[in-house]
Amino acid sequence: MNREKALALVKEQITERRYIHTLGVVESAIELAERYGADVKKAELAAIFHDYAKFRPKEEMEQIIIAEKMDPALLEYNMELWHAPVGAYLVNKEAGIQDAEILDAIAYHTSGRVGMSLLDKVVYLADYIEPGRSFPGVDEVRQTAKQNLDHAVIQALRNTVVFLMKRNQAIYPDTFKTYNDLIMNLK
Ligand code: DGI
Ligand code: FE
Ligand code: FE
Ligand code: FE
Repeated sequence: MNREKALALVKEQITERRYIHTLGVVESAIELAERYGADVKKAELAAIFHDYAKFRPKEEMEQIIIAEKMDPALLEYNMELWHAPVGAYLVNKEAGIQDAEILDAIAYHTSGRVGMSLLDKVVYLADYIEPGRSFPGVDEVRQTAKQNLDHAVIQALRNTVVFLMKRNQAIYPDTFKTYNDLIMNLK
């Protein structure tokens, strides 16, 4: 699918503000893919579609998680986590994207996963550092992203976990597992 068609499909699904965020993620994902040797076209498409399901009704997301036998633990944690795996499912069903690497990068863009692919890391990090983001610590991650992809993903994961813990939120176990996996495999 070309960029224009994909953007038009996504634009119908999300708010103007979220669409502007998406354009930022696309820009950052292309830059990271070029820097680290990921497939630039796949990075672009995954970034365009990454928040496709962000505004789906809670009940619809719940029903898809159950019907498609996604991790049932998702339902016990913040529903903000759900749009990632549900998004991958809907992007396949509704937009016809079949590439498993793209669908995985969408599915894991919020929690990460053990054994993240290069494309997963590019999309995860692009979502965190896109130009419109202004979290505390994001500039440090932007700098690291110019030097070392794994270090930057770890920083983003750490910042997210610390942020959630400070707000008394539960941490989805896969987020911790992703952090441990990356830290333990650092070279
Ligand atoms: O969809 P975005 O806002 O662009 O960003 P995202 O998909 O990376 O994250 C969405 C939300 O998910 C964000 O507000 C933080 C939350 N989140 C990320 N990881 C975890 C989490 N929430 C919980 N409870 N546990 C996590 O591990
Ligand atoms: Fe998201
Ligand atoms: Fe993210
Ligand atoms: Fe996003």
